[in-house]
Amino acid sequence: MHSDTPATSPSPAGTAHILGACPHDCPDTCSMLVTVQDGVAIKVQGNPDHPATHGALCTKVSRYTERTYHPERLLHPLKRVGPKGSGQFERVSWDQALSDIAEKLQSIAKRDPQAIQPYSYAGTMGRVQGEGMAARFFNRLGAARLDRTICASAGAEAMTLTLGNKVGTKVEFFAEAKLILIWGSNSIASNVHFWRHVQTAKRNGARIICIDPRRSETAEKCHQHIALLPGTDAALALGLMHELITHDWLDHDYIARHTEGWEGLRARALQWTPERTAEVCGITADEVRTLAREYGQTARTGLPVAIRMNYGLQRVRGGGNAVRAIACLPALVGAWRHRAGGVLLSSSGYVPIQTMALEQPELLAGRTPRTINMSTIGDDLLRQASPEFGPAIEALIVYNSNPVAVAPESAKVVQGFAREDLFTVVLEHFQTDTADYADYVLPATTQLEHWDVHSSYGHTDILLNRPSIAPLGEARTNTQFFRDLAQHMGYTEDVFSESDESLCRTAFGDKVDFGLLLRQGYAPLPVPDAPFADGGFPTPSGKCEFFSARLAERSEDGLPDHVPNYEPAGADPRYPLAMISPPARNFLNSTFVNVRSLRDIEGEPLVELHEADATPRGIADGDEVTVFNARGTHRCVARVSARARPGVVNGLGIWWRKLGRDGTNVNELTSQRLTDMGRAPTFYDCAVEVKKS
Ligand SMILES: Nc1nc2c(c(=O)[nH]1)N[C@H]1C(S)=C(S)[C@@H](COP(=O)(O)OP(=O)(O)OC[C@H]3O[C@@H](n4cnc5c(=O)[nH]c(N)nc54)[C@H](O)[C@@H]3O)O[C@H]1N2
Ligand SMILES: Nc1nc2c(c(=O)[nH]1)N[C@H]1C(S)=C(S)[C@@H](COP(=O)(O)OP(=O)(O)OC[C@H]3O[C@@H](n4cnc5c(=O)[nH]c(N)nc54)[C@H](O)[C@@H]3O)O[C@H]1N2
Ligand SMILES: [Mo]
Repeated sequence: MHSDTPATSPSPAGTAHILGACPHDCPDTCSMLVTVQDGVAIKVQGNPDHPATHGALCTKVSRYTERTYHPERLLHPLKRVGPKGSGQFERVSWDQALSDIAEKLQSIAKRDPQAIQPYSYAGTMGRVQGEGMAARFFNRLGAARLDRTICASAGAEAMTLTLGNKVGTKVEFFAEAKLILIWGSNSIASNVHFWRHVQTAKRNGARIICIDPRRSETAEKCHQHIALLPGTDAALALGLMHELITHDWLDHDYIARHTEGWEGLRARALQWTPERTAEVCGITADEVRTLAREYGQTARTGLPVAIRMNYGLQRVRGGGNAVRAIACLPALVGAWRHRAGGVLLSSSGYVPIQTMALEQPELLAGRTPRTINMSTIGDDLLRQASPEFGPAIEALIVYNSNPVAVAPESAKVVQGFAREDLFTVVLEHFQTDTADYADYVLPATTQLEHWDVHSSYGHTDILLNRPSIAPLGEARTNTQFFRDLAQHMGYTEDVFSESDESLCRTAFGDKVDFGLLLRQGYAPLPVPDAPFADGGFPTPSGKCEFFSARLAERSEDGLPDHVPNYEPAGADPRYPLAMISPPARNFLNSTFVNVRSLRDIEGEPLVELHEADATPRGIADGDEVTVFNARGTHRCVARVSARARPGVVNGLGIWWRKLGRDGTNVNELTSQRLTDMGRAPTFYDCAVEVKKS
């Protein structure tokens, strides 16, 4: 069906330039220009004509050809021949792999298809190689569903409750702001194209303040760095409100017309004196007062104040409340009146994704299979059948994710994946930690080898990715795997024969000009410049909801509050240090860790500690240390560094376990406890102790 797109596969001989899109999980979603010579991709560059990309890619994706032609790329289907996890595989044909997998899934489905579990995330953010054909397959099968919470769902729910959707200030307008708070974001590492706008603002006299427990690459380049304790952001936001109220740096007109729950929020904020705030956040009362004055007075003089929030701060127990508290600030000072004012966490609420057309939920035929939270996969793989849980998980199909490395509490995740009675299929580019536990490892195409369309959660353009080279070896697209498997299962519905080019059109239907995508590789979405200048929030009340009736109906606190971490710094004398594990700059989660040139820049797994924590433990820079808590131990190198604040250690992620000193990574230490909203993991809410090995 619908195979009406022009054929544009690259010519086998000569040099061609193909427009693509970076597939990685990053707010920047760059437009890429791939140079192909005689069928080989020789260079990947940023597209100079795409405004958001501005001709530049990050260091990682500039190495995309090194990753694609990596000597360890998986090129053939593999079947396990040794014990689970031993990494012993033999080459098999696609046909044998597909027949075996279909037979196994059918025998499980006869008992209960909900025992079959898909597991995927954003290894590619592509809408075609992501949840299109895959979702159709699993819907038809009646497999369990996956709650995709591992990254952003606490913040997403919080923004939706407060502003009505995952929407906010357009990223390019930050260049016009006069005060920018970079809150829980290491923009230089994880959102570098936003940083360009910050540089412009700075040149035009803006003041830039970073709020982050770690003195990150970004924090050190800002005018000021406020190094609060992890998980205390809601307290800081409430402390700022206290000062805005007591000094009357408020926009009363905006509050009266466009907000809900002001009296309650006011009463709560007045409990957060600068002294109390400072005590909870581990900073000084002056830092609270000065920040509030700059924010309040800049707005008061009619200048735009903007907050770039990012996902770092919502990976703690109270992550949802923290995002809600921060998202209330712009309405208090009327910052939304300017196109360069307000707050941005994610722009994904603007994306007109056609989920129904892509995923075809009617294939469920009235069934509502159970849902498993990807963030508790460790526990769930170890659960027995029960009336509440349903069947034990008997099969896992993993694509676009590396759960053995990235999911919390690795000891349990590994134990689950190691079950001899679990049937696991992994679609991958490389033999990852997860692929080591597979029964079948199947070679997937990379972004250079397939079609896709992409939206962004940073800017507001849609991008098209054309294939620039033929698939390497016997690699197949994720979509082709699910089409082929559907055929082996005897599924005959038309939706299983839709081509990838056609799926690219289906993803956004008539909401995006596909002709424009074909011509220039990107198409801007129609997004208002100052979305809430005159209110009009997409909440039930149409207002910015300080008080959320939806939360109150769930018997939760309707107002944002400081919810202390499960494992606050200093609370447990056995594990007195708080560990956060934000991404290393040269990796993309666990992707690129096996790319030599990038790994060489990062060196090896390490924890950063402040001198004040290292000295009493007899730890010197470069020593091997053991980081531990009740969940596990992880051996790595200590870096005694001012990047860490006292009481907090930073274990940069996400290394492949098998490349660590003792075959572990930081997730050996993290817990499976979930956030207050969005059922998300609490990676940065993790108490540890560190000792010299
Ligand atoms: N280079 C690179 N870029 C990436 C990624 C990558 O792995 N590498 N990952 C991508 C993905 S999947 C995502 S979700 C985003 C993540 O990028 P961000 O949304 O920016 O989130 P993190 O990198 O998790 O954390 C950002 C900063 O928050 C800080 N932080 C940790 N805990 C707290 C806290 O309690 N409060 C505050 N205020 N700050 C805190 C961390 O120290 C870190 O510097 O980046 C994407 N971009
Ligand atoms: N301790 C700690 N843990 C974390 C985080 C943290 O900050 N600290 N961050 C969390 C966050 S924000 C996220 S988003 C998750 C990320 O976790 P994941 O979504 O699992 O991301 P990656 O680790 O990058 O693994 C993606 C895998 O998909 C594969 N892949 C890429 N493209 C394709 C394709 O087209 N087809 C197929 N079949 N495979 C493909 C890549 O080779 C890679 O192995 O990790 C989380 N885990
Ligand atoms: Mo993420």
